[in-house]
Amino acid sequence: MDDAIDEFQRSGVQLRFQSLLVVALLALPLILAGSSIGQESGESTKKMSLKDAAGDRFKMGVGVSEQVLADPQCAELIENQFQILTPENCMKPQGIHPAEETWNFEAPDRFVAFAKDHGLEVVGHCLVWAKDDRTDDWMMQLDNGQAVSRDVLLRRIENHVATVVSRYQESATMWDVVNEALADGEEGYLRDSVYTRTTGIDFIETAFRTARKHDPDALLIYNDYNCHFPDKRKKLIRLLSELKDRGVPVDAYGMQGHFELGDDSLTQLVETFQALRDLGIKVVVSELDIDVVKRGRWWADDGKYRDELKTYDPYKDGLPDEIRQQQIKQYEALFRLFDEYQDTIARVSFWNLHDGQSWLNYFPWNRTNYPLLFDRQFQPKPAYDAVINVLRETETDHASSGE
Ligand code: 9MR
Repeated sequence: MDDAIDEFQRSGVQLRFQSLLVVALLALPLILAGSSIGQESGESTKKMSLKDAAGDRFKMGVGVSEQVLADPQCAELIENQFQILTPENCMKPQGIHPAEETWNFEAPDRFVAFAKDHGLEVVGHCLVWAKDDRTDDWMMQLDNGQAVSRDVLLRRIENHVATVVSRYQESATMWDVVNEALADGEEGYLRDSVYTRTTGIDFIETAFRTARKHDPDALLIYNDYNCHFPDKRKKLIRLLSELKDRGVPVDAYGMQGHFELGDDSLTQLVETFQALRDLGIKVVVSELDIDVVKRGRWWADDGKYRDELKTYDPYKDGLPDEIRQQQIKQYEALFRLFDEYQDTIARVSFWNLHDGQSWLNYFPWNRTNYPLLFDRQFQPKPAYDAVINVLRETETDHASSGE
């Protein structure tokens, strides 16, 4: 009996072993094919970088902090994927020019030297940030604490812009000359700030004219967020038209492009690109990302959800596939649109290099976010492959239609 069981078990084991062998043999071609697909996509992501996939349609860029450049893995990724770099913080007025006679050139000098050494261009960011909380007191006050006069403010702006632009004009091919001067939503025209209270739009004119004087060939950009929404778009078009009427050298609108998952903005983007094209103004997508732990609720209903949101971190253990797929679709749609408006779009830059470095992990509250094309291990995400595929497909479509 024991022998019979033994025999039965042995034959069972044998049978299982044989079946496994058959399954393994049958699956071998699939396994090999799978690994070669894996290899191929690994190789193709190595071979086909974002900048190569975009080709001569628009430049591909990224905004990173100066510290990121010191990490060799980051440096390699940047060099392989992008052709133009924006300093995330170190060239901002409060970083580079903390007092009238004090300049912090070390960090921006290192940033620009990195770009030069790696054959990359630079976007100077930003010369004037038109918000009081982004402006140091020395700029908006006199020594006696009184509000600055129009003439003094314009002279200070001129001095700041002239100094920064002439120092970096060799590496900077684009400048965010003025950042975020327009009021949000339905509120008035210009954002209330020392700049607009004291000079109206004249500070914008001074900043652009001074930038042009010291860097005649650079693309000069007015940078802002949410201007594809109809209310703010009207103000953008009004501002750019007024500047053009005055002969102010503004070349492009910097559409920051801080999107949220599922925001249905394609139609509004089309309308915006169209309006800018009609006005003869280029577009740069200056700070692209897609927030998956959406931040809009932070400001809703006078901030009443903030206490609840402060501990809201739904994806700290990973991103559900459903959300990942939604983000992929959104990135695909955006890049299809960018391709369609390639005659208008001069650059597409992401804001930060990989998910772990994104500002959206901290703003407006701490949470684990996944807004970019590279993951925390510096690896290209499926969204990266999707963007590369869209860029390749659309390129082929143009080639076959003779465009
Ligand atoms: O990503 C930047 C963050 O590290 C800074 O703390 C913050 C304030 O200087 O600015 C962030 O970058 C902003 C950019 O300069 C202008 N557009 C909005 C960006 C996100 O806030």
